[in-house]
Amino acid sequence: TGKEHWPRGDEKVWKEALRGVDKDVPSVTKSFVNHVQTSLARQAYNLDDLGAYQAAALSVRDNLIVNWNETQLNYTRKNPKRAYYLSLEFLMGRTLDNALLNLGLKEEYRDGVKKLGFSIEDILDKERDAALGNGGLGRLAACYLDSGSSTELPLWGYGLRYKYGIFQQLISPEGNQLEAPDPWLENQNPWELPRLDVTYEVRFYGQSERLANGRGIWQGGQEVVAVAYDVMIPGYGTKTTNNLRLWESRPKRGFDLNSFNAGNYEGAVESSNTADAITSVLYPNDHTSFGKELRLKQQYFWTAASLADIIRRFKQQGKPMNQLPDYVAIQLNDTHPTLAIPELMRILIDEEDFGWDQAWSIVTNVFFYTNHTVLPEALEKWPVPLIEHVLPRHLQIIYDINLFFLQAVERKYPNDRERLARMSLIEEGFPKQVRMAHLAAVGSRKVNGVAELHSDLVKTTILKDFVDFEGVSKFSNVTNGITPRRWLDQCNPELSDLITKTLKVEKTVWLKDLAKLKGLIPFAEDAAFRKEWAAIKQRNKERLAHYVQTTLGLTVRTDAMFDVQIKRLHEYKRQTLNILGVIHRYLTLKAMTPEEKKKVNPRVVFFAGKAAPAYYIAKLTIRLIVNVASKINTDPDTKDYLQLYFLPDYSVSLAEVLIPASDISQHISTAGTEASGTSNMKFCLNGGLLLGTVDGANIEIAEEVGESNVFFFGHLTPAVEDLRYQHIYHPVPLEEKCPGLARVIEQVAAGLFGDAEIYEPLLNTIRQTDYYLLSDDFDSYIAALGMVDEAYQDQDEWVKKSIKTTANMGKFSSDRAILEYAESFWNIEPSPVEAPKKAT
Ligand code: GP0
Repeated sequence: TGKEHWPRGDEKVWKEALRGVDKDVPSVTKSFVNHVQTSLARQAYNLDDLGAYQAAALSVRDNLIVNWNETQLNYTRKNPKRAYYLSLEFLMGRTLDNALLNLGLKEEYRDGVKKLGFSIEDILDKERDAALGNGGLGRLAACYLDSGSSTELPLWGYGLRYKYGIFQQLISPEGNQLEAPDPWLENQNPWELPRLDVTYEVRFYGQSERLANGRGIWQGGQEVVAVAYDVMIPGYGTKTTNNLRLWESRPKRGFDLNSFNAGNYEGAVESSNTADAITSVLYPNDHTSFGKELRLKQQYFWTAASLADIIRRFKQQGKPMNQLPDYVAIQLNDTHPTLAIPELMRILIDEEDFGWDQAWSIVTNVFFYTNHTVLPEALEKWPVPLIEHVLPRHLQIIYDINLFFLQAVERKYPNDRERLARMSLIEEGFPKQVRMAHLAAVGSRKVNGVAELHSDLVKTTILKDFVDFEGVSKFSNVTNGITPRRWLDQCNPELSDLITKTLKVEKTVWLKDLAKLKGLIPFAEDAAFRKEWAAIKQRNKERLAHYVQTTLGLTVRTDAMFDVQIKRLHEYKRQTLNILGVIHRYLTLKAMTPEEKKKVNPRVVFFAGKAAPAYYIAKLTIRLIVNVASKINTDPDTKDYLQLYFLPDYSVSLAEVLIPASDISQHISTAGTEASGTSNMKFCLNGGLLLGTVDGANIEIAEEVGESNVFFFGHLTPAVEDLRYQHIYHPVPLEEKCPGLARVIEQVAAGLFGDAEIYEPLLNTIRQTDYYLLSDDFDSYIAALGMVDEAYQDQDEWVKKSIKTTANMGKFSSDRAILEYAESFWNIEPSPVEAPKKAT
């Protein structure tokens, strides 16, 4: 019959597209079918969803390439000042849906693939996440690129093309986290363009000789080649399609013929192995610094290649190097790219013949440094002997920077030895270490934190001496933001449609001017609107339940409150507080009569997040969560009132399902420890309420949405130091200080969730120093959970809160944040390609 050859879609559409019949066949269909036939060398009858995804991606990519070319041509012609965002992590997630929405082509593709027998949702679901990041810091970089293109700023990203992204997380039946590699490039990546002609050589090791005139000569050692891969970053409703350039390492000589001829086969391929290793894997550590040579090599490889590329582009304009700061601004995302500072000094002095002072003045006008944490274990330090070995010339330059810097400090504060020791770029000890945050602060034009409280803490704690010395105006704040395209329109299309309908403003307008959401406020009082609002939340909960059912085979009840905590596992983020709170609730339920239980509103608690592979306590926390879940989800006394799930392998794509489904989310770090948080913004933008400590951006969210619409608890930042002091010098037995917590811990220790001894090290962190103040915050945490329950009972009021929360989140668009960087730091302006294209 021929039917079996054409199992999908409309045979006529396929045939006409294949024959290239022009009339009536939409261009989307033609381009899709063309890619099936040529790029993929497949045919209609053997095309599966994965193939359809690839064809759709290639076809959408064609559009991006056109815009990308026009964007770059526009920059070359107008030669505006440009900004570069250097980040070791870009947590992009999936691309196809985002590209379709930003190009305004989603509905055309939906119809096009439908006629060919595919569903756009199934196709989108075939894409693998690009997960070249650990968490908040990497996702922030991705949101900023989206906003840079959407506001038409000349902004490029620079990073590394890791062959393996963040590990895949598996959870064993006992509750242990297992790590599997993430070979994300396995089935081809349609979103990158290899630029085999854009290469630079990067040197490691060797000898550095100092000449009398202050210049240095660095030679010998090993040279590795950096090859560029470009990822196109479309703006929303704009032609501007900026570039994210990722470097891959390759051996300079793939094969050492001399060794081979000498019969040393292993030696012949060795250099090739070590060169490849540089960009092989993302380090899976968040908030910890540790002196691994390969990590240092990653940092230098990436900064050296990026700077060489930036300088080559600048020089093409024919301007002298001293004008570099007029055309180039470089944002350092954390201290990871700080070696760019001595590297630019090296280029200016050793290669461009500048004197020290003039070079230093160029450098300190080009760089800008963002700090993301005040946690001591996260502040990068590199052993001096390691830097000396890998980058001998850079160590000399760092020492020179330090010398001139400390001389200036000495002039301002004569005979203040302690101050010099505190401020030095070099920490004394065995070995000595280079303090990267000091180097970044000294070498940059501006230094910023990522939320008001955090920026204040940077100024009053880790960089206080620098504020005293250089004046406060160099230090400022840019509160983080999130892109409303991915984090509302894309992940919550029904809510986006309802907002468009209600505001009577095109979504192309309000998604770029998020303050327009304020127009929703009056509708909080509109019962019909509330009903629609609540129905969408309900369907998003069902979508999540469906995900859990299909991936884990577990049935989640959707008539319950959904309570979500999703983020990296870390003691300071206090997933432990949450799980101990869940156990407290369980024990309370167990003690209730059936009559009492009837008044309880059911609650489903979700956790997701990865632990650093070597972070023992964090892994134990996962284990406890998993084992508590298996106990309480099967306990007939409680399972109708309390369910608990740990969803494995947290990712951007999983966040896109979880966030729109949440009624309440938890952001419960010890006060003063979470720099900003960004998922807090995502939940609130989607009408989820916030349960949190007075920390990071939680504070600014409460300022915007009103304190009556958030649930705050716990001690405040100024109290923390004293409480820690009390723990050590005036300890009070836990049973006395916090009997509720003591009872919970007793039950865990007694084996209520199995494995009694296994949890001892975790429980001891609380019984002993309790550095993260669980015993101080537990009671107010439990009280806050009770307030959440009570508020949820009044659904009308709850939905009003939800609407008002979304309505007041305009400030947290990453468009606002990126424009602050552009205006107050980089001094760059939008450079539109042409009249913006209409998106739908
Ligand atoms: C900060 F220092 N952040 C670090 C780090 O190593 N990794 C990381 O993700 C995060 C902060 O914890 C944050 O508060 C912040 O919002 C984010 O950087 C972006 O500034 C939580 O996501």
